Amino acid sequence: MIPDRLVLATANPGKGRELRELVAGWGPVVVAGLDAFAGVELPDERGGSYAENAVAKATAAARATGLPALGDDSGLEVEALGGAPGLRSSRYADSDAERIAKLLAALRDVPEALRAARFVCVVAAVFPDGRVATAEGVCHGRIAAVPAGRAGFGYDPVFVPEGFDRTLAEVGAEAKQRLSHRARAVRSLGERLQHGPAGV
Ligand code: ITT
Repeated sequence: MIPDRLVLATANPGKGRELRELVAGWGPVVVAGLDAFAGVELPDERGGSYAENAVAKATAAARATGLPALGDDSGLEVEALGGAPGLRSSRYADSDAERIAKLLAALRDVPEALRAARFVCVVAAVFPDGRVATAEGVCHGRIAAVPAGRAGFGYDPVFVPEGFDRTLAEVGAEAKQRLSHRARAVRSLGERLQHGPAGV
């Protein structure tokens, strides 16, 4: 069942914007941000998987607000770095600019053909009565040599999606909302909620 109201369990404004638009693809859902509620704390402690983290964020928001909540945990996995920064993508450095600089420095001597990477996103819908549904989306691509573009957020200026020769920050919001890891995860969760087993 698609809920008619939903709170987004994220403190990341870039994610929040994207999730809000993507959830609109489910139909007429009234979407609130965490800022509409006083004192909701997302869990600081991090679990061992994207799914665990997404469920923990959504559970905290659902408990605090009494509304169904949508959590998102995502990360960038770079093949040449053995999958790093992965689950630690937001803690890799202190700001988007520093995270990008650190990533490019780590890949300084890695040629284009070996710069494969993927974005992974798990979204979790948690209902106040405890029901949980999750879905994952992946976006394959590679890490650019230098940052380019101003759209999006996070690592978008250095991520070139497969089939493109420009970064996610250059292709712009409309294209990103068609092909991103988050778009795939939210579409899949929508289908799961709509057609899933009775109760979800
Ligand atoms: P919340 O926990 O409040 O949702 P967060 O930014 O801490 O926000 P994560 O722990 O899921 O979220 O960290 C994911 C990081 O991965 C995020 O901070 C970005 O740096 C990066 N990331 C995820 N999705 C991205 C995208 O679509 N474009 C660029 N970078 C992305």
